[in-house]
Amino acid sequence: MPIDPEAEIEITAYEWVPSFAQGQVRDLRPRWACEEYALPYRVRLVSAVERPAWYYEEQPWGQVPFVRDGDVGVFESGATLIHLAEKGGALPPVGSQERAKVLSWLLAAFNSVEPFVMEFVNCMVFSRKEDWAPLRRPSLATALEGRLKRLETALGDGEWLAGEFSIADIAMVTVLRAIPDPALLTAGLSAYVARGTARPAFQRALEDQIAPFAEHDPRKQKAKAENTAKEGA
Ligand SMILES: N[C@@H](CCC(=O)N[C@@H](CS)C(=O)NCC(=O)O)C(=O)O
Repeated sequence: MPIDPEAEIEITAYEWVPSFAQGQVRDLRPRWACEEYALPYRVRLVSAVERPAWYYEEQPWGQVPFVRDGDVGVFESGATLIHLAEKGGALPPVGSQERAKVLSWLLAAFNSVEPFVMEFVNCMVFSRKEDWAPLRRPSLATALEGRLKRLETALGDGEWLAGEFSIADIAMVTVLRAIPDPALLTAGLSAYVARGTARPAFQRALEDQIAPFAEHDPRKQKAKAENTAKEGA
């Protein structure tokens, strides 16, 4: 179990997020990599609601994840994956075709698929009540379906994107499982996501992300404060 309060690697995560985001927060990516590569890590929780001012010095937008590894600080989940895979000896040698394939698919997940997914999520979830949302949805769904079809073709009969399981799969599976309408995923991609999320390392990362949310739920905090106030009265 890589969570270890004494570990050198520290992952910053949110102490609580609303239920629709639970299990989807991007610190899942470095957590999953640490689990895959048996790299012990500790967690630093920050509030998503009131992000501390000092945190912007580490992550320019105050987002998670941020990974500290001794003297090295890394932001952007893709960069954290590269750092951790390197540390775990899980990246093919510099200059090899194998490494180029892993990095190409890693960046493809974040640059060529995730923007389509996020725009779709925005339309379906965050902005669903806007007048423009129902008008925008069909063309977004068509564009996303086009991307996914090509992705399925590229994956072909392969189990993983770059031969062996790699950080490219951590990237792509976490991007694909954020799609709010599972019907958009092709059968092949559904099976790919199921393969990825069945990995014990993913399951542990997911459990550990969710674990602190109950304790930090604002409703629970409020009830606690009210009880304390009552007891003191
Ligand atoms: N491109 C960044 C995106 C990070 C990101 O959007 N993190 C979300 C949580 S999943 C966040 O912190 N959102 C709050 C905000 O943007 O203020 C990465 O991959 O690390």
